[in-house]
Amino acid sequence: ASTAPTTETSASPAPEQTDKQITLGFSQVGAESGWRTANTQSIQDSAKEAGIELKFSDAQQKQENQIKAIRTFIQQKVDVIAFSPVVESGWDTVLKEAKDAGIPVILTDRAVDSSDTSLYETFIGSDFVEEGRRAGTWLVEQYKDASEDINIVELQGTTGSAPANDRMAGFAEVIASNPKLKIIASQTGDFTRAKGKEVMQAFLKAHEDIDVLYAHNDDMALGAIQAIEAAGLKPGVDIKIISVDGVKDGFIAASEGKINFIVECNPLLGPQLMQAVKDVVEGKEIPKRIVTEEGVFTSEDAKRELPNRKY
Ligand code: GYE
Repeated sequence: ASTAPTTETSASPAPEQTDKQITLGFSQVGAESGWRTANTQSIQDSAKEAGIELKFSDAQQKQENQIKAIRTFIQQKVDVIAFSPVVESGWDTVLKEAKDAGIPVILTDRAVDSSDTSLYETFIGSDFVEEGRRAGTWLVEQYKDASEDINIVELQGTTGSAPANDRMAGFAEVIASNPKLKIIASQTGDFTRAKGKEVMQAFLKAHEDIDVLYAHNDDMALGAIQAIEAAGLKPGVDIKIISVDGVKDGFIAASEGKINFIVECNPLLGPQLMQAVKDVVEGKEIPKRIVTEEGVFTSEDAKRELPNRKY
């Protein structure tokens, strides 16, 4: 009987993975917009809910701060690094450092333009080109019978950021179908209210006959609305306004008829991120691209939806 195998000798080691505390280092862009505040809240809440220890760092819209934060996370030997890259270019070196240290990286919200896709596990976020197309499609429909030129001004997001590049491209692609739709000025408002207001003031000074404002986010549209009202014009009437995001303040302006059309961009990426973090730590295969679901809203839709808007 002494030779009979015992359960002791064949017992496998305790499953470490499930008990082990996961640490996630997250480098956020900043706090530039209502979208961003909701995104941060979602990430913090879902980390707590998932029992993941979150090291959160705010880059104040500066790439150098994000690179520093990522290097700190590498030194701290976190299990996973996630970040929302402020701009698309210039990440290869630091992403290689993470890879060499054996730390998986997840991109959330914004993409990078690295050709080496082995530098990150997945990219979770919206399709910004599609958002630009949705904005353009509404405009094309609105002005399908226009007999005169329609003068459009554009407030771009942060220069070099994925959402600014892509929302510009998707919009331009769609409005090209009608040569009457003309972008007469396009400038960055850095995704903030203050910059949106300032640049809109300059647009109004330089151009007498603006028909449409296309703002890459609600905050810039809200800043621009202040400039338009200060100039004695009616936002949504004298100047039609299209924006992207769909945060509560954007919905309020839309329900008042000051914004005519909002393309939704969902900031609540936290739950999907935490799931991906767990999967990566457990060595599961995850898709290289996880796209978030979103819709579009006219003033009428906004009025109806406003009471349900959480952020
Ligand atoms: O639209 C804007 C924010 O990257 C999708 O960043 C995000 C954008 C969002 O500042 O409001």
